[in-house]
Amino acid sequence: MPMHKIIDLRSDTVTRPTPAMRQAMANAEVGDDVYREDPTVNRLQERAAEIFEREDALFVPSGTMGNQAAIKVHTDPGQEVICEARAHIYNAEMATMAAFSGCLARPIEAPDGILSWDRIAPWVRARTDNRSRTGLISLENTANLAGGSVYPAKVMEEICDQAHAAGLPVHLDGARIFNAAVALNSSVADLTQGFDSIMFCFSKSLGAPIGSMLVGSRKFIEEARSIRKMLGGGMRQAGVLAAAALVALEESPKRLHVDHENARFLAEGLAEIPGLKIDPAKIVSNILFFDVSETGMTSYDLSRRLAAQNVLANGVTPKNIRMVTHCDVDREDCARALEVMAEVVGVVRKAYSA
Ligand code: TLP
Repeated sequence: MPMHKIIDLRSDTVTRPTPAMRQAMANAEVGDDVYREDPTVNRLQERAAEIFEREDALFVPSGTMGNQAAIKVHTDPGQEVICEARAHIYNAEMATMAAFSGCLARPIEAPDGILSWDRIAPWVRARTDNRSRTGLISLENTANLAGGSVYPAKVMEEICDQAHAAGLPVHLDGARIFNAAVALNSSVADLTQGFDSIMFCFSKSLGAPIGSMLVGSRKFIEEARSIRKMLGGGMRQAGVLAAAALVALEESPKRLHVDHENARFLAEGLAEIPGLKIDPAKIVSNILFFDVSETGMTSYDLSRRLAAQNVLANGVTPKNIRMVTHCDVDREDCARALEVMAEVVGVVRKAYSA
């Protein structure tokens, strides 16, 4: 059997820099960014602030550092951070909000990972004699572990307005906020205007190799800069990274709709395979989860069998596999992934029923 190229659907973090990014990296003007003297980092920060219509921005090495620096700036030790139960800050950031900021997550379950003020309100607490106080509300858009779902603009707006009325700041984990903007046919500035801080990633769907950005007021960004240094994230000639991120910021949002169409195509194909469960109508961005429990395999077994045929997708729970589309997989790759999936699932189901 001919060996096919690897089709990597594990995450949109796996992309390689494009030729234009590599060119920009090679030509990047650099300086020491801890002295604020890297012209390319400065340009990237100014451009991000401009696109989000905010005062300032800060380049950070990772989304995790951006989120956790924001949590540290907004909270005091002993406070709670309200988030959805599947939030990345709660599930996939090494309990840093507890270890570094001394905060307790207050996870709230919501359908498709989309919180509303009605769900949040009962958990907002001012000082009492025994319960901890709420320090921050954090939303995630798109909501990764809830299947790349997207917050309606009005829902975010209401949460931000009500939180502010209660004296609380709101942070946005917008690792994939450009995907949300494409899904809603809106701009990232419009979608994020109510938030006190925003983190977005260059190294996810935008396809850059490394880096994320915090965006907010000048005061917030000054504070976050100190926290970034505390976390070891003060980088020196980071312009080589910022150069690739600049290309990503200008070029990639235009093509994200292709990833969304490919994700929907995958979902429709998966829904046709007996034993797999997914509702294609729910796929609105570049992430999809499907249930494999009726195949007779765990997600981990199935994932291993796919990998043996050069299709990579991770089991996230024993029942669920996640696939993420990105700029390094095209429609043909998705069709091939579906073929392999049908074959692997079919062989195992046949063996079970024999
Ligand atoms: N997400 C990664 C994994 O950690 C799960 C992925 O493959 O999707 N916020 C959100 C919503 C994220 O999805 C991620 C990364 C982060 C923050 C953290 O970004 P990094 O990996 O740059 O620290």
